[in-house]
Amino acid sequence: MIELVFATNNINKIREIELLLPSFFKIKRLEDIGCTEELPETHETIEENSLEKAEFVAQKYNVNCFAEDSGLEIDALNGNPGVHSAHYAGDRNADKNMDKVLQEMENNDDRNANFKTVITLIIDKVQYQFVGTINGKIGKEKKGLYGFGYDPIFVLEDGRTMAELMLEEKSKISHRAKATQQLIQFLKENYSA
Ligand code: ITT
Repeated sequence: MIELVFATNNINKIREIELLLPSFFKIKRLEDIGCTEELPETHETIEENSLEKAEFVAQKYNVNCFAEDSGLEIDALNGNPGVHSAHYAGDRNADKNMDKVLQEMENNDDRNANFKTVITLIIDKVQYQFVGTINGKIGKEKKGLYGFGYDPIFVLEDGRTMAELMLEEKSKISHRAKATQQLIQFLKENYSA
């Protein structure tokens, strides 16, 4: 059994990742270790912020843990909202964030985008990173009721938005799923007895 703290305050991330984890994993939440504060995210890249969150929790609480930072990268917006995804329109409001993106993309024919997740694992004081991406296009309007964040405007190859996938389906194919599968593979190979 491997016990790891998942260093996140985002319940949607926890729901998606918990569905994938095999039973040799025991996930602890931040509240289980008495951490109720916002995690620091002060850098300009997803990789650095992912590491910053994991390091903060690993060092302050002396635990093995993993964190993830993720974002929506839009080609025509030079990779924005990217590392600024959570607060793109000023505060943590998914609707306002999507409205801002839709407006910025209004007259843009290049609608290519990707979601990216970088997981940082810190175990026995050593750091590892796992990256997952998924390509899609920015839709013209919001569609779908599931998921979170920018899912309603992220159109997959089959024409559905990410918000039209139920949790079970999204958690198998998403950027987060791809990064999590690498994390699981690594732990299986190196840490499961
Ligand atoms: P923690 O830092 O506590 O983990 P957070 O919500 O602040 O939680 P991020 O800094 O990684 O997480 O911000 C990611 C933002 O990117 C998130 O708030 C969404 O707006 C967007 N995002 C990430 N993954 C997404 C997904 O699967 N679907 C839609 N939007 C996503």
